[in-house]
Amino acid sequence: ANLSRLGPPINRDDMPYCPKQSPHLVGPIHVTFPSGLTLADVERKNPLVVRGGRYRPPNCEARHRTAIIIPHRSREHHLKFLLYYLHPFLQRQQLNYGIYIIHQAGNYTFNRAKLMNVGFREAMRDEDWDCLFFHDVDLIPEDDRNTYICDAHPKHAAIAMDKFGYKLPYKMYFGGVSALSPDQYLKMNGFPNNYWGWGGEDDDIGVRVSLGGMVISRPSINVGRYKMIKHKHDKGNEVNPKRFNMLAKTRHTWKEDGMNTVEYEIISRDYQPLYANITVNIGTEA
Ligand code: UDH
Ligand code: NGS
Repeated sequence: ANLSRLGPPINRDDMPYCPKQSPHLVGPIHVTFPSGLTLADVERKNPLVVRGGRYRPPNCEARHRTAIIIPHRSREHHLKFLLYYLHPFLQRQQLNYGIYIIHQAGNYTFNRAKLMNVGFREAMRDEDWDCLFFHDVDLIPEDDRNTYICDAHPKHAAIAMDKFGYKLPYKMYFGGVSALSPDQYLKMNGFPNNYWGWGGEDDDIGVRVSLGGMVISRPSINVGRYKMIKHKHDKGNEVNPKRFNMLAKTRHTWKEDGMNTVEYEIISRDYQPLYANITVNIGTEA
């Protein structure tokens, strides 16, 4: 029945579950970067998205609750394009979802993995998410059959990126976009907090998957496709010279460095129309 056309208000308790396979998927998406696009345009195109970048399918009860966690600093231009594609993409998948931007305050060296730990804890305060997608701001998914739900094992979703010729660059690559359930995340003690600057943290996370007794799950190479928005190295995210030494020690450090030791100070939490914006002071290198 089309509940929205009947007079009385919708009682969500009576709503049927969404079908196992969404009827709204279109498959491959042609990704371009329209000039002049504004966040107001993105809002207009997504009238069912509510404050904090939250959405639930209007006519059925979602089978999955997914939070998208995006580490961020001074990439507003990329964020706008990601939101432009991601909101409709997630709606076509009939998910109950929320988008979180975890914004690193200050100018100190960037720390992608620590921001993910912050995102995990802060998102779980809001809602009992059953899946968290850890998502670089510059990666646009190119096929909506790449479903943003969790698997039985931690999932590496960005397996076919344009910059690597739509192939995995190396077997253990775990960068770009990954998805873990709260249980999986805690089983590997989350992500490392000590990788300041560019490189290695994603490899560390990949190693943690197996240290936590799990294996890497991946979507099919035909659907795990992403276009990267081209950019240069950011100021404040210089290559981390310690990354190889740190990686060599992950098996000894993972239990003492991760979700159980993450320290930070929330500076603000504001619920924008298209995303929740969490600004955090994550400190500096010890
Ligand atoms: N990020 C920011 N701000 C920064 C640095 C990183 O928001 O200043 C976030 C953002 O979500 C980004 C992610 O962290 O997608 C990963 O950082 P990155 O995009 O710098 O890493 P990537 O490996 O690129 O994608 C590195 C620079 C490549 C330049 C190569 C030129 N040939
Ligand atoms: C590896 C890095 C990863 C990085 C990957 C792809 O060498 O962090 O390259 O980089 N590992 C180390 O440095 C130990 S990319 O081509 O995207 O610049 O994600």
